[in-house]
Amino acid sequence: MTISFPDGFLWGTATAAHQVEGGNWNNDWWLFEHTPGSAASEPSGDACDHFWRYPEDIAMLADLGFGAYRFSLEWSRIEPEEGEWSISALDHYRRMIAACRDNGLLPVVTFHHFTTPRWAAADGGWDNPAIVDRFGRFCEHAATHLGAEIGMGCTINEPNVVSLIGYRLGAFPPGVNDRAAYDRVNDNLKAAHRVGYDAIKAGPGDFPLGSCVAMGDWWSPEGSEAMLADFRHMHEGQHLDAARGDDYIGVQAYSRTRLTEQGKPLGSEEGVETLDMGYEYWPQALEVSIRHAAEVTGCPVYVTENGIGTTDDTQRIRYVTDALAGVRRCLDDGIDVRGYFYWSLMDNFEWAFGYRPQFGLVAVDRKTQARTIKPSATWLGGIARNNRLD
Ligand code: GCO
Repeated sequence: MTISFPDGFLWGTATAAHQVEGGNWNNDWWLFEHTPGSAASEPSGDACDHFWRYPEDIAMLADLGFGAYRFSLEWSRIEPEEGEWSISALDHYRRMIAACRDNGLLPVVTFHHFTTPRWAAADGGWDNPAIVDRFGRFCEHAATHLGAEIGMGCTINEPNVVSLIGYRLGAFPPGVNDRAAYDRVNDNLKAAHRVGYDAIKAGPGDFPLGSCVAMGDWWSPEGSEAMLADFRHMHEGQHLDAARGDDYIGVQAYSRTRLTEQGKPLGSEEGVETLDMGYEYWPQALEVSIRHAAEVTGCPVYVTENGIGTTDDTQRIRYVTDALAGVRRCLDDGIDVRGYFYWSLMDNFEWAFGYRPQFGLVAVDRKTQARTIKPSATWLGGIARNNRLD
């Protein structure tokens, strides 16, 4: 089976500051990790020491054959207290962007990837409407300092996960389970995306900008289609609607959500493998998500995250092969898919799951921080280099 991709198709991998940098003690996640009884299974600690090791990591990514690197800014480093700006932190991210450019990689910068500074979290976090202007001001400062060299931007990573897991399931900060708060937080996140989008667009540089929405496949028993559509709109659709008119929509898909007729979560289908993350092995999720995102938003699509947490690297290759076949089917139907970012460059801190799930193309020794390139990294890097899957 040979699958070719359009000229200029962007191939990259993704990380997030808190999951790889290390030492991000001034944000809500570090506090959550050290709060007795929280859902966090272990502290992030030094993570992958990427704050210091990014030059070698970025060079390694380029050597593998990729053309882009998606990483995030840590807001709590840049604005450690409200209204106090760290030029040193902004210059660190400017050096990361330069390292991408020096290695022939497009720097793809996410402005918010799940973590929020402690000072903002302590003042209502995403459930205080003041967060909208706080985030807009942060975007303005960061874009002013970095925008000229950014290759592509994402305002907020998975706003629907920030709201769902943080304010409905209670497994992310602030560990709340309150439907009214969940709805308010979604409204604040949608407003923040708009304000952040405009602030970044007003700054230097001219690069594609969008938001990256967590999506997937959905299933519920025959006859409950209306309930399922409501759920899908609440989780995905409202944020896709908020992205209409953006330069692109970032699709992030991993698996499937199964619900009972009453909308209660169902486990894996009989005979479908359950992964370390507790969800199904379901590579079909990507094609379903691309089609839905393109239909709802009308925007060009980048797959800004797709991957699998597994210790079986051959399973990783199978999963990505099947996911990319779905991307090809979308392209064959005329859907404007412009790139694919594998999550993640390296095994890292998987939020409440800690370091157990291994999403990386590159392994990281938790004691020595030594990087070990997995066969899947060489395989996917070859696809990136050739723009073709043989
Ligand atoms: C997300 C986040 C990533 C996760 C990845 C694997 O999509 O939840 O962007 O930080 O690590 O998705 O779960």
